[in-house]
Amino acid sequence: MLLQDKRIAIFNVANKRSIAWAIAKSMDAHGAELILGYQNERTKDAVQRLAEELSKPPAAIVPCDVSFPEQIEEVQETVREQVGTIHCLVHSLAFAPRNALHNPYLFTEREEFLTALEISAYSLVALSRAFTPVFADQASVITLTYYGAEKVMPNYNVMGVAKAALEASVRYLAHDLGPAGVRVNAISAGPINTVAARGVSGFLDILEVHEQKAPLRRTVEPREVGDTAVFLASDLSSGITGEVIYVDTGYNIVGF
Ligand code: IMJ
Repeated sequence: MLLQDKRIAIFNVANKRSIAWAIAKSMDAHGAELILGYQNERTKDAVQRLAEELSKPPAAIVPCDVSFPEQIEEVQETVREQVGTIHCLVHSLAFAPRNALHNPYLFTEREEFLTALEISAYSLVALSRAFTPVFADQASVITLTYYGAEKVMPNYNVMGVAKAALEASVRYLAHDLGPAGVRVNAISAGPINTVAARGVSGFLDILEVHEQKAPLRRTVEPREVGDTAVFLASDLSSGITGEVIYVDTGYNIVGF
């Protein structure tokens, strides 16, 4: 029960394959009280139904579309009124227009670039700032990233650039929030068959190559990402901030 008496807000759960949902289940199993975010009416029902599987009902289920700045402020107010302070903020959301994940990076248009960076990277800054007034002592901020931030992966394109900005943001936020005792870290998850990944052309090839090359000779289970998030939310990781932790069955350490 590493997260007993900890209140944790997770943005956003979309469906049962969401990494955010795997994180919610692991945190629930360790006794956390959860606040679950959903993007819009299309995903609200699914999140409410999933929440019934938790060992205890969430403290709140809140709408949070990060493309509307006023919603970020509203969600913070809702959490403050209904829950009080929180011990952990999980940022597990990203978006780039589909065309930008298909055409060569060279052809990324201004609007596509700005959307990907706004939704996938700036939203971490916006959420971290909005929640600063409700962070408990020694709160933990966790975001999700991918190896495509560092190395070129087919079709990842502008998302790689957005994740690079996200990882740099983790370091700058860790610097800014550290004096208040707040830690900021990223989990770099190996490829997982989520709805956000499945539609990507060549994704099955990427899973296959991962299985062949990764030291553990398999892909990552969503539960393994969830359990690492439990560690990063817990006091066991109290000396870790500004880091990117790889949960990728070792893929990133291999050269050839
Ligand atoms: C996504 C695109 C291309 C290659 C990819 C991925 N690989 C992996 C992903 C190799 C593992 C999944 N991933 C790590 C992501 O961050 C996905 C982000 C994403 C996915 C979509 C698909 C639907 C859409 N926009 C998206 N925006 C971001 O319209």
